[in-house]
Amino acid sequence: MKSILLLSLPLALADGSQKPIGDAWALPRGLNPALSDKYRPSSSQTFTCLTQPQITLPISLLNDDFCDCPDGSDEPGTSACSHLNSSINPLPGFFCQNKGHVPAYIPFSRVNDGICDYEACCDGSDEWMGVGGIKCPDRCDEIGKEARKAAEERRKLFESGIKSYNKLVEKAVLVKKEVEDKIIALTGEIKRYEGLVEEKKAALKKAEDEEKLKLAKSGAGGDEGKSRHQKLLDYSKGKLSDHQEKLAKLFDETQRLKEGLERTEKILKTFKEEYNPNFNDEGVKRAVNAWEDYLAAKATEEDLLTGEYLSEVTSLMYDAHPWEDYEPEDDDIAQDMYAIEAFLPPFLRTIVHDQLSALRTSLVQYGLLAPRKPKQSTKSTSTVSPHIQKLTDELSSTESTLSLKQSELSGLETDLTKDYGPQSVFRSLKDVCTEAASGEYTYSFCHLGRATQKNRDGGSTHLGDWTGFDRRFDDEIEQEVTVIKFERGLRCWNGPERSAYVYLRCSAEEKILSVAETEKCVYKYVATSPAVCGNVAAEGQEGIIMGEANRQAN
Ligand code: MAN
Repeated sequence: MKSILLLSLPLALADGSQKPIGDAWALPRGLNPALSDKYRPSSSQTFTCLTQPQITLPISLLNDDFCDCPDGSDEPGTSACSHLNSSINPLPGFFCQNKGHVPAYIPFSRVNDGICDYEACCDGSDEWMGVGGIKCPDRCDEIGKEARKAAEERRKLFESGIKSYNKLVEKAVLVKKEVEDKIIALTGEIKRYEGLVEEKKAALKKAEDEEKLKLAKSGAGGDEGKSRHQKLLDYSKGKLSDHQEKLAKLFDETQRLKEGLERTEKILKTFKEEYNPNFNDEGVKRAVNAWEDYLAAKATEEDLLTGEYLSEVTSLMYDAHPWEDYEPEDDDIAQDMYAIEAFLPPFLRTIVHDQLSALRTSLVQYGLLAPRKPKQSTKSTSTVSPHIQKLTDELSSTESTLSLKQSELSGLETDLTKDYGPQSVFRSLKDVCTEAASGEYTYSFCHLGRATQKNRDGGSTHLGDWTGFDRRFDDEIEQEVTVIKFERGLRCWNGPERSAYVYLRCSAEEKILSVAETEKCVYKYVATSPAVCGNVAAEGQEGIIMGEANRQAN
């Protein structure tokens, strides 16, 4: 093997491996003492590669700065095998003992590279060959002291995070209890209102029956006694009221569409103002031109829901009609009958008058003729009696109160089934908002609410509404964390609907640490909140507080 040659060189003997001292065996450089048994030389002064025990090598090849084992395990203390993929090498890196601080691994590629890697290797053992004359004095005492101080601060922070978390949980219990109590109260109220509706329905029915009976007895009501004129009038009234109702619906729908159009126009206006013409995106340019053409054409059109049109449509919908002007003064047939009297000689007039009165009474009794109507003093066109009207109004107001209460109840019941995180802790943070500036925007999010991006002109873009939680890996702290999801935001031009994901770390304070648009219209927030301190405590991850990661090689 080539290393035999190297062995004869002073470099190879420059203490890449520590040699046995007498009978005692010294731990090879860069090796974690936990693995020392695997490297203890056999009686024939050999060792085997860690993942290929069939390969036996003389102990002198250990740490000789030449990669002999295919898995790189013969070079725990040099960078000779650093070209190997970390998945092949069973050793995680060069092991720094860091006495007085915490032991750590650093990647093999950083051994003897002329740089003191104090971050991981405070004892300076990674630079043992003095490359470029570098010597790294042991700074573990000082660095360890600072680290212990920082750890103590983190511990305090963690403790206050846990305290805040416990308070949030206490509050969440109360908030949940309020919802449950409200459900109980509402259920009772709904029962009561259901009873009331039934009572009012029955009272209305009774009153209507009584009124019908009264009308039947007096010969009025129903179509039978009505003249053709009256029937036509009633028919016209009904038709007109139908048309007015339909017109009102059409009007509402038009209003709704108009609002939609206004919103869309606003989006396009913002789009035109904010798009970057330097990107030369043909699709974007075409859209901007089309928008400009649309604006030019629109300027010449008249808006149907403003000015004269609006007042015309409104009066068509709501104007009362003078129906009373068209009501027959009296029944036409009766009028004609009485008019006959005028042509009779005076001596016959009384007899005929009495006979006609008797005939008229019989006709009314048999429902063939409508009774004489008293002259109406009011101009009301209503055919419903005030009593029935009152009962109808009462019923409809009770029904609408009932339906409001029912929908409130169903909202609260759905609320109870929602996931508000461990111990429903996020319930207590409802509508708590945090914001932070990042680049040209100010980003914010409200718990259980909405995430927003504001530009310098005060325009704001909807990044998404709260849809729940997820667990995701946070690369920076190398931990799985709780993520709040905000989805279905404003659609991106030529892209998806905007969405924001808030990666949470434990701290007593609600704070946004950073925001990045990781892909077009997808925003990654990193924030702190006491709401996740419970997770951290449960999972023993005190290290992730405020982003403190466990140090690892690679
Ligand atoms: C706006 C912002 C950006 C986003 C673009 C997409 O300018 O919301 O974050 O990338 O729109 O067109």
